[in-house]
Amino acid sequence: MTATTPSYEARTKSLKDFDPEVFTLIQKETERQEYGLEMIPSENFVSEAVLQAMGSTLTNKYAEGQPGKRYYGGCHVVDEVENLASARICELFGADFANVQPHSGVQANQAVFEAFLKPGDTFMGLRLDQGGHLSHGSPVNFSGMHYKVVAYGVRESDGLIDPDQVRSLAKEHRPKLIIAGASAYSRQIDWKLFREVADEIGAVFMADIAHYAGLVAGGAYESPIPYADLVTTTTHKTLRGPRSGMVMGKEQHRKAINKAVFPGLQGGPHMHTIAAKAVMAKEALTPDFKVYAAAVVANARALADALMKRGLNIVSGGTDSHLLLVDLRPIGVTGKVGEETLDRVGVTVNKNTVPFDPQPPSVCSGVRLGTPALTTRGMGIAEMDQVAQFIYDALTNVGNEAKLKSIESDVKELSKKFPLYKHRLVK
Ligand code: DSN
Repeated sequence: MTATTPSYEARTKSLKDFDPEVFTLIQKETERQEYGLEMIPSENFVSEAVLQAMGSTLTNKYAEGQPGKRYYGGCHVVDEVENLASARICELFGADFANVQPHSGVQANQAVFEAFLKPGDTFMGLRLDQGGHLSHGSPVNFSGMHYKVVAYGVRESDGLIDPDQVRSLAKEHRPKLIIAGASAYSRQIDWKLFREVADEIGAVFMADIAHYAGLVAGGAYESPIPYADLVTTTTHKTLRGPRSGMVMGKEQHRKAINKAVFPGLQGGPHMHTIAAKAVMAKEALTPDFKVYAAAVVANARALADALMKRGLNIVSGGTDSHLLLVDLRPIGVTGKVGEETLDRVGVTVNKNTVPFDPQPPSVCSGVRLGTPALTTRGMGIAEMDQVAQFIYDALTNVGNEAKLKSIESDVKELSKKFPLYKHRLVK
């Protein structure tokens, strides 16, 4: 008899035995994470429990629709999973509803556009080159291609969002939707201001808290929930969950958002990721997570101070969150060279434009640093001073191979003191 399907033994082989090539690459990446300093503010390290939920049999299930109203049979278990995730998220943020199906932050944002705007309608968002996000109106993104964008910015004098400009642009252009939120803005966003301006012109107000969500959940950054009609977020940044997105909001918008996500934008939700979001919310509801969120901000402030003490310039003079934007012009290094040099010593960052940057985006004048991942490892204020020294030494020794090699070894030594996924590395 010819076998028409892999045997049970073949199907249940471990990844290591079945596909050593992919297994080895995963090991290499785990090692990179274990022995380097991850300082991209939008990255974090999930727990073993979140990893297990993501790697579960729930990936096999189709569940288009909403819990209790699916287009597939056999959904009684995943209905419970999705209800649990939504309920925990609502408890965590104090939201009326949470749609946990968006596959990413951009799709969460897209759901709000689909629900409230028609192509060609006007909306407002923060300029990408002054801290905004691609999906808040970049001309190469759906948001900038299909809608009319009115972009507000920060003041050159202090790097803060200019409330007068927000109000005057809103009154002049009367956007249907106003977005507040950012990917490289370190200060507290004045959610109340945006609510007031939206009310003055009858606009919908959406807060995108992708960067700040974990801090909001842990009480370390003011929540927009009382002010915004809709709150969108990713779940993998400060919130420390799986790579995904979600939309929260006021009860009256529940139906429109649910319809926009499915069938408007997506087919089957990723139930394994939704299970991981439920686990993430359970973690974020613990008292430990409050301690974590406060420590992320304290570490970011300490890092900013330590870098300023060494002569580096921080946009806006500090931070209220998990991130800081370092302007490298005082030391004559571009963002591109800064990113490459830090990469060379095992410190992972990304180049970033600073407000009113004279350099093109492919070069930039700054780097964006963040503390969520280092804080997850258990690093604190003392380590931030050490990390600031590594960064300063590397950036002032560009091209000095001997010095960079010695910093690389110090970075590895520090990382080893704060084990991450060591148990996952096969010796
Ligand atoms: N790309 C993300 C970031 O790094 O901030 C935003 O989605």
